[in-house]
Amino acid sequence: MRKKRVLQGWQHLNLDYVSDANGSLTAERAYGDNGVYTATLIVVDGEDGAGWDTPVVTVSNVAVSLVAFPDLETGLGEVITVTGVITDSGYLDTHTVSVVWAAEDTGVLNLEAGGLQFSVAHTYTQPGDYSV
Ligand SMILES: [Ca+2]
Ligand SMILES: [Ca+2]
Repeated sequence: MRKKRVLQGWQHLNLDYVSDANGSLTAERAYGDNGVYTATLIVVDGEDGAGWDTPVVTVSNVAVSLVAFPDLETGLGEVITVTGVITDSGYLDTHTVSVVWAAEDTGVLNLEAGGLQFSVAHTYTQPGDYSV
């Protein structure tokens, strides 16, 4: 078996790689945001001879999803709080939550990257059934 040493894996962090006895190399990485990245892999043999490749990795966005809410009930003038959970495998994505409490009554909340839960409060001053 030829001795091989990996100097540098994918140009980004969180490298995990496995090299088997045949020299086959598997590198894995999860990207936190969509985009086009150039990975760099350099392999050096026991005599400092080197080989490398720079494959382009195209990462597409995965859409955010919202966990369904139950129906809510409140009294006039009472504070109602809606707590929500979102999922997004793009862990570097930021998100904007818009809560339409009623016609012409919208609240907007900006979530930092990694902020996957939110809580917003509202007080209704007119009776009625509202679709939030
Ligand atoms: Ca993204
Ligand atoms: Ca996303």
